[in-house]
Amino acid sequence: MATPTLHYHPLSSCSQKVLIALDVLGVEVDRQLLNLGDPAERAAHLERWPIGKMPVLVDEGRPLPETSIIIEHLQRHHAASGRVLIPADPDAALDVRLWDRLFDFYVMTPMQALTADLLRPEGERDATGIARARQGLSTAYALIDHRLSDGRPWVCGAAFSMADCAAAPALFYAVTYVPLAPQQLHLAAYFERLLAHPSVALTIEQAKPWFRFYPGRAGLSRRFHDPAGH
Ligand SMILES: N[C@@H](CCC(=O)N[C@@H](CS)C(=O)NCC(=O)O)C(=O)O
Repeated sequence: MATPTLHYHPLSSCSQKVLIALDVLGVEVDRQLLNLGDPAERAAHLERWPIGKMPVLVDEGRPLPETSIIIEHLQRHHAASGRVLIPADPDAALDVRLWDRLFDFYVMTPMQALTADLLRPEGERDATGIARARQGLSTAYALIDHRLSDGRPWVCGAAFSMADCAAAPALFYAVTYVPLAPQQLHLAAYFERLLAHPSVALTIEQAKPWFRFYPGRAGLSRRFHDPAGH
């Protein structure tokens, strides 16, 4: 079986979600760093996946987009023995897919909207869109904090799952725009657990050289990015 190729960027939250999963599942891929700002690379990527988003996994010549689909594919076809991010029990798996979607739609997506807004010229900023995205993050934080209030270590229970892979990069960047509220102690503790997870810590470490290009870097904690250091 040929080694799959992952087209990705270390700074991209969606790529990080898959990088964390690769490490947990014990899967080796050929990593192809993708610069969508380069017209030739963008054109080649659009051939691969006309929507143009990353990451994309190419396995046996077949391009697979969408992080959750990539992770499920990796678990099914490439994971090391005994490594799982989506449990075998159908109801438990549904819960993981639900929380994976909740993080993608209600944390990752508004966070990306806030990043996109920073990349616009001053006169083209979208104040209504920013307010909506910030409110969306606050609502999601409250939901997640409540979910974790029963003391569960990971968002779907005792085992680190695909939902936690989605949570880590989404929250990592989201808090640079909307910090956690002081009373959100369950979420704050979960965020620290995520950062301490070896696969998350490795992925963040590999992204560090790129943080100086992150539009929201002013909100990054000094433990990840020291502007004076660059
Ligand atoms: N739902 C998609 C989202 C992918 C996505 O938004 N990727 C971003 C990076 S985090 C991207 O490719 N942005 C570049 C662009 O939109 O041009 C997934 O889960 O894979």
